Amino acid sequence: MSFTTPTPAPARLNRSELAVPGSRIELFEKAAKSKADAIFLDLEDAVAPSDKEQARKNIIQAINDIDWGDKVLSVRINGLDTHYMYRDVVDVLEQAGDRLDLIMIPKVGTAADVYALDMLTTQIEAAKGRKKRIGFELIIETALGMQNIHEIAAASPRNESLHFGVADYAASTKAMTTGIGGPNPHYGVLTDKDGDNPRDYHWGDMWHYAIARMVVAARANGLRPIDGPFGDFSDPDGYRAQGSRAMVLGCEGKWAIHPSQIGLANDVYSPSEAEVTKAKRILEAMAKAQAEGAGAVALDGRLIDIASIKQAEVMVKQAEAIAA
Ligand code: 1VU
Ligand code: GLV
Ligand code: MG
Repeated sequence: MSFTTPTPAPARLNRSELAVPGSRIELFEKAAKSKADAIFLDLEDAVAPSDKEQARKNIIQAINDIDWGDKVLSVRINGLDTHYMYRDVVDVLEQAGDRLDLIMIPKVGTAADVYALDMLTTQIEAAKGRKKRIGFELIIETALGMQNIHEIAAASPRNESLHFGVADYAASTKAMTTGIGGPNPHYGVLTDKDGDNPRDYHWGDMWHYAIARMVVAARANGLRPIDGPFGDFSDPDGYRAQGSRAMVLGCEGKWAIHPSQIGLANDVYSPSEAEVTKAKRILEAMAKAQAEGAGAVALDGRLIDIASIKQAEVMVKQAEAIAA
């Protein structure tokens, strides 16, 4: 292990993160009563320019008045390239109470973007005597942000999570797709040109590189990697598949843009009983092996060693956090 170890972000359950437009106040109570682990009240792309000011007021009032239970509560501010952003931060942090946990910063392009928000947040916290430190969720959704992701992830001790904003990322990279998340039939390979097997066309996952890169940047800096939206809320199987493949790569959760996606995310990002049982058996077998002075042993005909302990602990800790 390197002498440098990342400081982990405060532990929070982040399996499902429900997006709620700040302009639709009728959705706030429903969101608060939902089973989402986290909620972000949106001031950015789900809110039309003409509604921005009112949405800000709605959100401040909702943070102060609604019982959000034990949910992680966040506000997505507008981007640094807009004139809405400074007032989003100033008004929300000056007027909303300590129930707010996080600010979600969209379209982060450079570490300096995070630095600027950190400076502003720190000043408001000090001036207003806010007791709870606000954390940052950062959306990586531009080519610039993906290029600079490692510096961005390390840019502030407020950073808690990186999110893959697939819709804006597709636009920024000029990917030839109009869907929000999901696979594209044109991203595939034709296999076995001259071999014995019949030729077959396999779809690939066009988002693999982006998500894998985000997971590395997040984990290397102690942050949670979170997969972003899947727009087709009439396709639960599609959502489940996208969620599962990001989960396998290391993501801890996924956005829900509709309440029907909350249960799917909670399910996909909760290890099954069988997986947890297996992980516990690995820990038991390794404890026994270590007591006997062995580093690597066989369990059910497979190698397990000291790395297996760390893998199993990830699963057991997640199960414990869910049960808490
Ligand atoms: O059954 P009820 O009538 O009581 O409730 C409806 C509806 O009000 C409610 N609902 C929600 N509740 C909480 N949070 C939500 N986000 C939410 N959305 C809907 O659920 C019941 C069923 O709703 P529905 O099927 O009738 O849905 P609507 O036609 O009302 O709305 C669909 C959309 C997709 C417009 C809505 O779900 C929505 O606005 N989602 C969030 C969009 C968003 O925040 N986008 C930004 C993040 S994604 C991004 O930035 C890149 C693409
Ligand atoms: C999220 O903000 C996205 O652009 O997908
Ligand atoms: Mg976006």
